[in-house]
Amino acid sequence: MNLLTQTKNTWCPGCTNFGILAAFKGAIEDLVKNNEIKTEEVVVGSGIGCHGKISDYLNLNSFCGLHGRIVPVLSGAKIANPNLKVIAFEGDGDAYAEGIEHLVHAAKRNIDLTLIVHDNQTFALTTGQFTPTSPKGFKGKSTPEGSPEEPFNPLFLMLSAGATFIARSYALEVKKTQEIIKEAIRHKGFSFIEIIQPCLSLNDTRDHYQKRIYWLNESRQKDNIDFAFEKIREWNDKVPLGIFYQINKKTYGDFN
Ligand SMILES: Cc1ncc(C[n+]2csc(CCOP(=O)(O)OP(=O)(O)O)c2C)c(N)n1
Ligand code: SF4
Repeated sequence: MNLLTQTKNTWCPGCTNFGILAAFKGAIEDLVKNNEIKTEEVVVGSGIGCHGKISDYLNLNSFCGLHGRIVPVLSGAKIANPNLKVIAFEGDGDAYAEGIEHLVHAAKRNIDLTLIVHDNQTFALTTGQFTPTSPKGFKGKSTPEGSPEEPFNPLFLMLSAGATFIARSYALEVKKTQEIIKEAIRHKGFSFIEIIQPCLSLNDTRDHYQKRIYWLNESRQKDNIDFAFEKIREWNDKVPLGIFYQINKKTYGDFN
C-alpha cells in the first residue's frame, strides 16, 4: 500500500504540514492493517490553501473543493454513499473565515465526517493575511499595523454547536497526532481536530507553543462537557492538547 502520490511536493522545506501528512498516512495505514477501514472506501477532500495540497499528495480518492466549501461537498458524498469514510482538511482561513457556517451545521447535525484543520493562524498561501484565529496585534499583509480583533476559539464554537468529538493536536507531535486521527476516524459522528500548525515562512509560532503545550490525561472519561469547556477555555499561558470531548449520539441519516 503506497499512500503517497508521485506529485511534486511544493510545501516550503520543513513546513509543519509534512507532520500532518505523515500522521494522517500513518493513521490510514494502521486502520487498514487492522481491517477497520478499506482504502477504497476513504474519500479525502481539502479546501484552498497550502493545506489543500494534501489531496494531491495522498494516493486516495480525493477532491480539492472551493475555498471553505469542502464540508458540504463531503457531506453530500457521505449522504449519497453511507459506506464511505469521509475526511476533510481545511486551513484556519478556509474553515473559520470563508466556511465557518458549514462547520456549525455539520456539528449540529452530527454528520459522520472527520474534519482536520491545519491552524497556522494566517492565510498562508496568499502570503500572510490575518484569520479569525490570528492573535490580536497580528501584523500581516492586510493588517500592517496589527489586527485590532480578538481571535475566537474554534473548539468552544464546535462544542457549543454540538460536535460529538473534539480534539486539538500539534503538527510536530506526529505520533500523538496519528493516534488522535485514528480515534476521530473511528468515531461515528462529526469529529473535529484542530492541529496547531506553525507556518515556518510567515508565522513561526514554534517557540510560543513548545513552551505552553501539554497533553490531557487520555485515560479519563471524555463525556464531561463541563470539563471540556473548562479545558477548551485554557489558552494563553498553557495550551492543552488531546481529546477534550467525545460522546455517542445518533448521526445524520441514522434514523432508526
Ligand atoms: C472564495 C475565495 N476567496 C479567496 C480566495 C483566495 N485564497 C486562496 S488560498 C487563500 C488562503 C488560504 O488560507 P488558509 O485556509 O488558512 O490555508 P493555508 O494556506 O494557511 O494552509 C485565499 C484567501 C479563494 N481562492 N477563494
Ligand atoms: S507558506 Fe507556511 S504553511 Fe505554506 S508551505 Fe510554506 S511553511 Fe507551509
